[in-house]
Amino acid sequence: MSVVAVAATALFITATSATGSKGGEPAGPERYVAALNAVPHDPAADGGSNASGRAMLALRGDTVSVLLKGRGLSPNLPHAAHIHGKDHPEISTCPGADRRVGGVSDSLIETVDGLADYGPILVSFTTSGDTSPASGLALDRMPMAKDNGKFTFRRDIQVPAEVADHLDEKHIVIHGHDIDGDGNYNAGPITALGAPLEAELPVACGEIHRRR
Ligand SMILES: [Cu+2]
Repeated sequence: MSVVAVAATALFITATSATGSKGGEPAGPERYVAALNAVPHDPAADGGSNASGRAMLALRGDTVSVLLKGRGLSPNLPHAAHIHGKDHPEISTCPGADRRVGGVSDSLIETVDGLADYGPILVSFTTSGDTSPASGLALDRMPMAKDNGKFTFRRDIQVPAEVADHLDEKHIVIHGHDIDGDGNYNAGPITALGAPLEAELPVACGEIHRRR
């Protein structure tokens, strides 16, 4: 092959990989979904909390466009929501009922009880400003459930490269349950995270999967 032919071949490969396969259109985002199910607390201890949710994520580079819908949540209260996980190649899972013991209650799976399964906070789903783990309990910037116990959260978030590269090994967790139904999170002990148990209690969790 001549030098010119080699150069032309290299140029063709570069152009092909940059534009994707659909007639020169730019390659679309990678799409991910997560179905969030209720965290299995003792029903007597959590007052029968039955929160759930659904997330659709679109990844472009290290930016994730998040659409997260939560339901069955304590109304008119903020609900901390995060991507949790462990560093690749460690795989994390949503916490099971065997995680109730520990922390300030042995009937509830507190955030610290669940960390062994679903790992620490990696990204905070705040409505504005910082989205790092440091904002994990920034309740004044977390999605607020309406009267009907639902919220819809939308935001484009720049995530760490480790999260972008291994998004399908992570989890989404929604927190917050007004256990005594008094309309606020003031009741109950302060947990190891420095927040009232009601505010940090994980209520729904779902694994992130790549959509095919
Ligand atoms: Cu969390």
